[in-house]
Amino acid sequence: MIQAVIFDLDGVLVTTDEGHYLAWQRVASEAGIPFDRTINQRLRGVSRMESLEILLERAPREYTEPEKRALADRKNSFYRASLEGLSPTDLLAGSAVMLRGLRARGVRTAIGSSSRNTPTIVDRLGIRNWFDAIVDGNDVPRSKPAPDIFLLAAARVDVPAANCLVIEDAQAGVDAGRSAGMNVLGVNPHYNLNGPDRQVPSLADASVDDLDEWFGLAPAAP
Ligand code: B16
Ligand code: MG
Repeated sequence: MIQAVIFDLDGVLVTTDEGHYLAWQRVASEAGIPFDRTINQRLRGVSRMESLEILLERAPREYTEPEKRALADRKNSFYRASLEGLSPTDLLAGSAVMLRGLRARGVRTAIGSSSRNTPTIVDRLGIRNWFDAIVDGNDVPRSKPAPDIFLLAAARVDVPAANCLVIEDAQAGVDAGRSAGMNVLGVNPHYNLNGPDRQVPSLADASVDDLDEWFGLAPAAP
């Protein structure tokens, strides 16, 4: 039975995945590195520096460590500028209804995100109180596809991994959920993810009753 649902942030609860893409695209274009939405799929869910290494696979020259740090910082400054206009209207369709419905049933809720910008995003959306735990890239040394973020979230909500459901838009996140020994619902309208128990185009395509039918929901022990 599922007693806790761990939500990915970028691309599941909020549209910030597009902000990541546009920021990397700007960095790539300034540096003359080929980059497109297909390559961007590999960046979803992985850390900033690991994303940069994927981007640099197509670079025409080698970059030193200080140059890499500067590129990552530049991407983050573009990305953070895109967060300035973020508001509760940027929550993705279906997320508020699902979170409310889960909490009404006594199912615990958490965020498990690779993003070190999670605190800023959560505060701009005004959703901090909707979660029993928020775990992000600041809390663990290894980001997705390692299971660490999700395992820490499960520990913080005090629910065994086998009783957790991860909701993810990225392959790295599906792999992280699987290697944490959790159930996984994929959410992606464009790409078929490899390995989730089920996949839907968006959270608006799955009700709390659907989650109950597919995975079995139960209140967490008090
Ligand atoms: P930052 P998620 C991930 O968030 C993004 O999908 C990924 O594109 C990004 O590189 C990563 O966070 C790190 O983000 O640069 O803000 O620390 O999907 O795990 O919520
Ligand atoms: Mg994501």
